[in-house]
Amino acid sequence: MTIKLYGAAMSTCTARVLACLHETGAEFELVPVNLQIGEHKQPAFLAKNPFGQIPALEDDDLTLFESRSMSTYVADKFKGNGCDLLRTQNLKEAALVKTWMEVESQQFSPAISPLFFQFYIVPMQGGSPNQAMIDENSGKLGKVLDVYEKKLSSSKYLAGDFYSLADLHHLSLIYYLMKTPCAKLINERPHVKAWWGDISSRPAFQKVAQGLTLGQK
Ligand code: GS8
Repeated sequence: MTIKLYGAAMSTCTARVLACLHETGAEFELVPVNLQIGEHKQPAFLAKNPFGQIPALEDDDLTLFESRSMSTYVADKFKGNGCDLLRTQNLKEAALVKTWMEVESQQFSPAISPLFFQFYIVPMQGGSPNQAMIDENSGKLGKVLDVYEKKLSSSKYLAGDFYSLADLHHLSLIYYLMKTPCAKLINERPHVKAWWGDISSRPAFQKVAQGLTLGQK
């Protein structure tokens, strides 16, 4: 049975799972959920994700919410396709992938998400970005990226010299950040900039990037 991903191509969390589905070559169908009309708060979607947020994933009788758990499931299920994004064959590499997946979720995401909110969601709601919030969270993100800069000066990717799910999890939020003045946070750190250039040019993500159209007039 084909995997069904319920979400929207322009959403950062949906894109996280899409990038993994494309990277592993999994067969899937993207089932659009219309946020404008509140489809994600209706009983049919709440049955898939009780928190009323996209995305949700169905594979046969399994239903998942939380994008990172979906991408982990997909990466594990399709690791035989010639791309083991979790490094399951090597205990220590697998532990490092998990560590940097945690870093993305616990350090990077809390710093970059408020910037995404100010630059993309606030204007959609008719408001203007709050510069104090932007400054505060740029400072937080800069500190996280200083750690990345040091790490990426000694290995090509976050968990080692191999592309992994830890790198992939960063793609959609950095993609949107690069269209804002805060792109300088990436561009002024040479190793982070080179890493971004590398991971964002992967064919699997190029397909996903076409759908990341938030903020386009
Ligand atoms: C967050 C989901 C989320 O924020 C995950 O899946 O990783 N931790 C969860 N979804 C947003 C769209 S961002 O792609 C969403 O559904 N927002 C609408 C709402 O909250 O009403």
